[in-house]
Amino acid sequence: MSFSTHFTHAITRRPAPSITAGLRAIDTGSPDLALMQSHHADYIATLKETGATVIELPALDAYPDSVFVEDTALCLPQGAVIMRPGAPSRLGEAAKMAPHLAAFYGDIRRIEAQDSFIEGGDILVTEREVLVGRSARTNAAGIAELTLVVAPWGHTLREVHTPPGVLHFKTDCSLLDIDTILSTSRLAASGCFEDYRVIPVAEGEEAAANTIRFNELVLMPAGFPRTRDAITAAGFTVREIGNSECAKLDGGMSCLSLRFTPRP
Ligand code: CIR
Repeated sequence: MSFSTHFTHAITRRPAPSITAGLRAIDTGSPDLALMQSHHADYIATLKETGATVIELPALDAYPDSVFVEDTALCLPQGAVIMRPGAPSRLGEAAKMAPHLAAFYGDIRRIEAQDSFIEGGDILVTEREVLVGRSARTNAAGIAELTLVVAPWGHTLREVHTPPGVLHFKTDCSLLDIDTILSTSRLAASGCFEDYRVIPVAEGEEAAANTIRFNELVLMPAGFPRTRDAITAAGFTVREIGNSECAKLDGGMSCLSLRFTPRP
């Protein structure tokens, strides 16, 4: 079973009422908490449908973006690494995640240097490497520190670039199986996926790029029929999840969970 696509566990956090103050690149309106909660419940039910155990953490109102748990940690088979988010309002979220991961992992590391910044949304783990996109949230020092942590665990880290104006590397791509990546054309054009099979996101459906392969399912945001049909035609089983409210905050499928298989 592939460690980059198959997981026994996921951690999620309920959206908080303060979500209306969440970070966003462009203001397209305030997210509706009740609708986001409903989408979030669908997301969790779909993860559970694959047989996984889902830990549902309580809302953290002090952190408006805390529903986007992916940015707080990197989970690998050998251990977990607590991130240092580059968004100042999100820095404290990482420490709040650490005890929950400690319940499952014997080896927890931390990105610690004051000048190191890195968010989980910029990290794509494949079976053969860990790709990290330099972005407005993830800097060279953070990538260098993570490289030193994961190398002894046998992981090769490759620095790539998150396209300008795109929040995270995984805003524009996702792993569908050990050799296949769903990517926007603007990201694939950088050549970073030359050794993979790329399924292109349909032009005009760039917001569909952030999906997750979770066990036998691919969870993708609803409303992108041409990309959905391309993924389905490639042989994957797709589940569409409403994402209109998270999208107002530049969030998608990957952001909403940490996916892992515990290693005591
Ligand atoms: C932020 O700007 O940090 C949040 N509003 C969205 C985070 C999305 N996370 C992700 O793509 N991994």
